[in-house]
Amino acid sequence: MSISPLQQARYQYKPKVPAALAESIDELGAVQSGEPIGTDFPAEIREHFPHTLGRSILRFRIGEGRSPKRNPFRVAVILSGGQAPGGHNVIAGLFDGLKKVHPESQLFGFQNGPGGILDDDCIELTGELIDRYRNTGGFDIIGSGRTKLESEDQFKRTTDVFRKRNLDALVVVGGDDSNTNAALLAEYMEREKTGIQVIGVPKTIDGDLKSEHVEASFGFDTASKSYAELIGNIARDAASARKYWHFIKLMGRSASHIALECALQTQPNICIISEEVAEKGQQLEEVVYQIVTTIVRRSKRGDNFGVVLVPEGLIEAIPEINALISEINVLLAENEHYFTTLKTFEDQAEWVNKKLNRDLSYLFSTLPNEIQRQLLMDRDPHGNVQVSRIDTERLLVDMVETRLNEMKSRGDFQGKFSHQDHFFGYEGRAAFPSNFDADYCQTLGMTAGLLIACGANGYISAVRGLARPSSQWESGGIPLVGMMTMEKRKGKMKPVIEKALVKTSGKPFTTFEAQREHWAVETAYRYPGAIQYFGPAEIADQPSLTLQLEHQS
Ligand code: FBP
Repeated sequence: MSISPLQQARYQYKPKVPAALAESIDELGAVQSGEPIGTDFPAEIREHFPHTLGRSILRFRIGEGRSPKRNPFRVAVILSGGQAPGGHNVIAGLFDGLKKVHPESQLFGFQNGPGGILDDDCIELTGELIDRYRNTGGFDIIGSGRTKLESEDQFKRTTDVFRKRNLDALVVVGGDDSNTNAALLAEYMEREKTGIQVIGVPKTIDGDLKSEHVEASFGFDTASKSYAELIGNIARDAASARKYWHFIKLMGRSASHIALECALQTQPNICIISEEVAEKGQQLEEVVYQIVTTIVRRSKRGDNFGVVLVPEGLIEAIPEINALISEINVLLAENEHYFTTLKTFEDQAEWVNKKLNRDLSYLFSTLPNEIQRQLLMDRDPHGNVQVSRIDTERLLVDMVETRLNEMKSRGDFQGKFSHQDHFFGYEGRAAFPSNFDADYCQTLGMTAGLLIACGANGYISAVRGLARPSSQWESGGIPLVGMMTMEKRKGKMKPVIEKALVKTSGKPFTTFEAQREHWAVETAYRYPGAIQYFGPAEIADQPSLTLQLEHQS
């Protein structure tokens, strides 16, 4: 098989891990830190986690705390949900951590996500196999999937499969929904006294699985840097050709962290932040008006070009459309079977229209057919609308163009408006992990292995001090229960890990806010260029601007 020179070079890269994990683990211990978590939570959360509530944060330190058991462990891992750069290093780090604990430990991978457990589809992840994936992007070593593991039957099936295979623990590499289910599974394992441990790892390019103690999800750094490179290239092209407005939709589902990070990196003319739109209760027309105003102002300077960043979750953040989506979600959940009998889009749209109240029905009928169709598409297994499949950027372009044409006919706009639209998502999800993600993921994986050896269950692997050089990071485990809140899902209240959305009071947003007016009118593009894997630390090892700014504050 032919491999690229970069892939060859990345095999040689030795991820940099915290000093406490770098050498032998003979002196290493897990120290309990802070108060037990969750005992003061509302009763509706506590009642879901009677066995795993009230545990403290664990931190790995040299010469202190509970030592890992030096047994040969048999551990299985699953990759859940969308790809995120660094997943292979989590697996490599887990393997290395378990081998440090005992050289006869074994690691297994269930294939194609949580569904692989239910199908009992498992392979052993040997050192030789893992070496072919170190520091590479993608999840193809075992594949990923979006099946959710959440019912008692599935938990029982998981237990049976683990007992049959004599497995001690499961590591779930996933986002907020998968880690929510990991917490419920950990609770089940404890309640049923199975002795099987469950550990989560925070994954998602969206950057929305974070909390006071979980500083970042892996993959965000590389994915944002990949998109920022492309946006910078497009911005330079726009400034050279001076004839197109580029509308760029960026992945990130509900959260705009990716769009915000890319804006800080590239300084576009406009970046919409869904969280701000939702907070201000802005309607679609207002968002369109803002874009139109900037286009008109720039055209007066002779600049009929620009770059607009649109987070993919915008559509859900607009209050009127959010209400529409929520209502459709409930209708689809409650009438799942009947809805599948409606074969044509026309029949589906007519049925939905009849069921909606007057205002929502009116709104639904004013949307272009393509958007209506996209709003009715299959939900993901967690009941969420698949925002990556809704052409928000095209909807905006159409509306902006209509307004500009109206203005032109009244003589209020003398400029030109030609556009290009783009969607960046898959371009970055399987990229070679940046040094930051390669180091972070190796650390997360090793930490997960050590948490298992210390007997932890229902914890998420976590690293703190991420804005500092990796040798100064400190790793440990955070009780998953501590991240729970109650939310309505598919019409029912459920305990879930709260999505960490962009805070409009946070430093990344306020930094952007302070400069966006200048970026709107001036052409102030910044060109981050391609991810550098080799070279001085200030070019190759820098974490995202989001992380750096969050730590400044
Ligand atoms: P996760 O939350 O599973 O990490 O997924 C991230 C993501 O890339 C989102 O940004 C995007 O909306 C979604 O996956 C798209 O997933 P799919 O390709 O399965 O539709």
